[in-house]
Amino acid sequence: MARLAERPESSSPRGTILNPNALVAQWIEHQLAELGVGGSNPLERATQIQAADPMAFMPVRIRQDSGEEAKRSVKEFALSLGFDAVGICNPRATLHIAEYGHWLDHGHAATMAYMARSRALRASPLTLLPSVRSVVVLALNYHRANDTKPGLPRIAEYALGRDYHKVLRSTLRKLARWMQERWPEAECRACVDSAPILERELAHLAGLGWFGKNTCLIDSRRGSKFFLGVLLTSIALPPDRPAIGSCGTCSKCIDACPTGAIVHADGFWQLDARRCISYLTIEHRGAIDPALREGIGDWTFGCDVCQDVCPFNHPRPSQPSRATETTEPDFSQDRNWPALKELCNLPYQKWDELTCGSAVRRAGFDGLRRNAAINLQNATSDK
Ligand code: B12
Ligand code: SF4
Ligand code: SF4
Repeated sequence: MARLAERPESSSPRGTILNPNALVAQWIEHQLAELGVGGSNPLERATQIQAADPMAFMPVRIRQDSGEEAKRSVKEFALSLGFDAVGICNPRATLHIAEYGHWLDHGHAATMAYMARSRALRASPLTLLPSVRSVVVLALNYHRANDTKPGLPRIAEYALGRDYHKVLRSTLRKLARWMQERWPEAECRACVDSAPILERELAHLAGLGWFGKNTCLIDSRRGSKFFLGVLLTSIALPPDRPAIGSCGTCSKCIDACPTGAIVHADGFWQLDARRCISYLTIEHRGAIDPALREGIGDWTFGCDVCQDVCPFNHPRPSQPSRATETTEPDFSQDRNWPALKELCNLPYQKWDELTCGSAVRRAGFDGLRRNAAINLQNATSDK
């Protein structure tokens, strides 16, 4: 869908004002041409625009006079909470819902049935908070060194520290509380991972990064090893511009993926979760297809290969903020993971203690032991 352009405005000595008749009519005609929507009834056509862009009929004066100052203070406070980047976008209808549908229809969601069940909800953030006027998207760096010693489990970087859901949610709540103190009428909803929204699309619109071929959101200055958090709010804040960037002719992640999970279908790069080590070791329940076990190698939980090979995750003199380590104390914690041999036969009580407060818990008791057994088998067959 085409992006909605700004509405025509006129100026007066008291600030920017909107002529509610001629200019709106002219603007509607312009938008209809852009969107290609039909129908002769003006109200019906305006409703279609409103559905495409809930900000469409917000008075220009509200957006311009108080918006920039409010946006500056929200961003400043979010950064003071420790977030590495913050951007704002409009809660418009999901632009890539068709691509999302293709991904589901090709079976690329594997057994993640919740991804299909929430298809309709993912069509717009309005389904989660009907009063939403702005989407504040936040990024938090999780990169840290990950030298796994032989015989020990190999955990993806994002899961080495404290469970990111807990860390991001509590920080987003602080931001929501601060907004509600400032604007008592503000309604807010914090989303981290599990809410039915396409976080990467919102983050792209809010200027935080662009889609790499490995499907990760990449910030040209920072790389891709950051979490996303989303705060939906009823406060109207002026949106940022979408991020611009591209992989160019690079194909390192596609070549390096041990199981060939990055595929090109329907004109865009998609991740076929059925083959992805991250999915297999975290989300998949039950036995793993023997044909895929070798590719899992020594990954016990998650996989970082397609990010580790990405040039955007490596430092360059001209990009000093790339691949800097996280400063979030909760992500720098270490756990004493037992050796793979012990992990294979871990008693439930031990698993419960070991994974408490860790994202690794997501694999489940059987899943973690299954993964360790595959790692051991791969280590033995390597010799
Ligand atoms: C399901 C899920 C998974 C699944 C499927 C991953 C996938 N690529 O779809 C599995 C379990 C495999 C997984 C793995 C990982 N995940 Co995950 N995952 C999610 C979750 C819950 C939903 C993602 C989703 O909707 N997938 C469906 C696909 C179709 O959506 P999409 O990838 O966003 O694709 C869009 C684009 O391709 C776009 N599009 C298509 N063509 C074009 C063209 C252009 C020009 C543009 C602009 C857009 C565009 O349209 C699609 C639909 O919007 C999100 C949280 C959330 N609620 O969004 C986290 C999330 C994506 N995961 C995250 C992370 C950290 C990981 C791992 C790195 C963990 C690990 N180390 O093991 C890996 C990375 C694997 C990878 N290469 O993506 C982060 C990603 C942060 C980032 N910088 O990108 C998220 C955002 C969680 C978070 N809150 O931080 N994940
Ligand atoms: S996370 Fe691993 S298995 Fe999944 S696409 Fe990336 S490299 Fe391939
Ligand atoms: S490795 Fe290359 S192709 Fe893959 S995401 Fe990074 S830049 Fe893009």
